Amino acid sequence: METKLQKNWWRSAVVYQIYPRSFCDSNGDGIGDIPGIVSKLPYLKELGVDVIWLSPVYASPNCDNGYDISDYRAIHPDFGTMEDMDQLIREAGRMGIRILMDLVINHTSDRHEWFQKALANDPVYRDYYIFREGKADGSLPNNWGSFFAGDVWESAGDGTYYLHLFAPGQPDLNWHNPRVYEEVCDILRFWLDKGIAGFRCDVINVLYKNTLEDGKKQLALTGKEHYLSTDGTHDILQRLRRDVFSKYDCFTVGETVLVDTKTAMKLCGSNRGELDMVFGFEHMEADQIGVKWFKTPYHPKRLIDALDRWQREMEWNANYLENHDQPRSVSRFGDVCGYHKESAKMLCGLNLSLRGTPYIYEGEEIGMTNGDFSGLSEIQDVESHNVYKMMCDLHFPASVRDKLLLQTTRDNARTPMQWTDEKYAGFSEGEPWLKVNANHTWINVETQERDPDSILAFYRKMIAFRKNSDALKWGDYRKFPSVSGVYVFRRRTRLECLVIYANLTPHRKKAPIFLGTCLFGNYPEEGREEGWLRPYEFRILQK
Ligand code: TEU
Ligand code: CA
Repeated sequence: METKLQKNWWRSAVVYQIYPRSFCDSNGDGIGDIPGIVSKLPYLKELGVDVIWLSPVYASPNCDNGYDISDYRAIHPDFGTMEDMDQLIREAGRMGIRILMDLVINHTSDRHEWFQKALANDPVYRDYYIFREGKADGSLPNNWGSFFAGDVWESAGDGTYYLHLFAPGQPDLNWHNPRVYEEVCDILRFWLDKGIAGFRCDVINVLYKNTLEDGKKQLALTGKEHYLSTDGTHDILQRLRRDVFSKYDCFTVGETVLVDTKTAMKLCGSNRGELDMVFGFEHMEADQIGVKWFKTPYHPKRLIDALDRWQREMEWNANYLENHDQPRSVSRFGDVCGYHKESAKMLCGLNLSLRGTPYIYEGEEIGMTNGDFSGLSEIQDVESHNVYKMMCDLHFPASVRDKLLLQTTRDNARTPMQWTDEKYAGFSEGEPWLKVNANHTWINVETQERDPDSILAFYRKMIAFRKNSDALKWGDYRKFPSVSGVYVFRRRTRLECLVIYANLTPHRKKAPIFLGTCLFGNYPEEGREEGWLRPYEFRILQK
C-alpha cells in the first residue's frame, strides 16, 4: 500500500519552477533577476514550497532565452552575478528551500568557447560537435527535422554543416566523444559543490545519436528514431549517476520528450540507476494532434486517461500541468471566463493529489492565464517565429496562422509574474521584456493575499494538506470508475485512506457514491446537492 521506494526527501518535496526573466525585476531594466528572486523568498516560504527549479540563469546570448548556454560557470549579467547566485542558494537554504538548476547538455550556444574553437578548426574542439559535409548532390547531410521546425543543419562557413536539433544557435554536442562527458562531469561538480538540490535535465533523452543516416519521412521530427532514448543515452545516464550524482545528496528530473511509460521506466526506474524521475508529455497531448503546434478541442477524458496511465505504470512521477513551454493550464484545461477560480483550484488539487513529486510553475498559484498578445509582433519566442514561418511557407491562411500562434506560443507562460495591479504588475519599475497581461488588474498576488477564498490561499492550504498527509505523499493509487469528465481515485496507506474527486468539466456531474467526511474542497459545504458535483468541483474525502 505504502510506497516500497525509498522515502527520499525529494519525493515528498513540492517544487516551484521560476522562469527568471519573468519572475521579479529588482533594478527596473524590465528583466527579472536573481536579487528579485531573493526578495520573494518569504513569499515562496509562505506558499510552502521546498525546492525552486530555476530555468537557466547562465551566460547566454539568449537565442532561446538561456537554453543556449555560452558559459556554464557564469551567470548572465541580466540576472546578476555569481555572488547573487551564491546568496540565493544561501538565503533559500536558511529557509529550508533548495535550488534545482537547469542542465542543458544536449547542446551549447554557438557562442560557447568550445564551439568558437570548433569553428576555427581546432581539432580537439571540432570533435565536441557534429560537423558533416553535404551529400554528393549538394543537399544537406541528412533529412532530419528540427524541434523548432525546419532542418537541423547550419552552414559552418567552410563548406561543412553542423547539427542542431533546436535553433541554429544551439549546436548539438557530440556525446560519442569521451571529452564531452568529462567536461560535463566537471560542470556538474562545480554546481553540486555549491549545495544545490540537483538538476532538471533538459531534453535529456536525445543526447546520443546512433547514426546520422536519413530518417523515415514524417510530418515533424524526421530522424527521431536515430536519437530518441538510445542505448548510448542510457549508458551516459548510468555513468553520470555512478560518477557524480551518487556522491551528493541530490536528485535529477529528466525532461524526456516523446516517451511512453515503458521508455520512461527505463529512464528512471529505481532498478536502472539513471534519473530519479521524468516529465512525461502524454497528458500535455490532451488537446493536440501529433505536434504541439496543431491544437484539437480539449477532451477531459484524454487528460484523465493519460494521467491515469502514468500513475499506474510508473513507480514515481514528476507531476505538472504547466511549465515555461506550455500554455497556461487554466486557459487550457479550465475555464477562464465562467469558472476561473473554481477550475484553477481544481487543477491545483489534482496536481497535488497524484502520486509523485508535484511541480508548480510561477503564476499557476494565482491562476495566471495565457498572454493577451495581438500577433507575432508582440511575441519573442524563437520557436513561435520559426513555426509561423513554416506555416507561411505551407500557405496556411493568415487567420489560421494567427490562431495557432496565439494558442501555442510558449510566451503564453512567460508573461511577467503578476504581483500587483500596478502598471507593470509590480514585476518591474520599467517596461518589461514581454508584455504584461492586462488581466493583472484582477489576477495578482496582492489582491489574492487579502482574500481567504483566493486561488493563492487554496494553494497554500493544499500544499500544507499534502505535507500532513502520508496517503498523498506515499500512498498507493487506484482509479475508480466514474462518469465521463470526472476523475475519482484513491490514495491509501495502512493508516490513511483518501478518495479524491475532480470534476474536470464546467457541468454539474452525477458523482459516484460519497462515503466519508469531506476534508478539503474548492466549494463550501453549504448548499451541497447530495450525490452531485458542481462545475470543476474538487473534493478530498476521508474513508
Ligand atoms: O524543451 C524541449 C522541447 O523540445 C519542447 O519544446 C518540447 O518539444 C515541447 O515542450 C513538447 O511538447 C526544452 C526546454 O524546456 C525549452 O525551453 C528549450 O527551448 C528546449 O529544450 C531547447 O533547449
Ligand atoms: Ca533586472
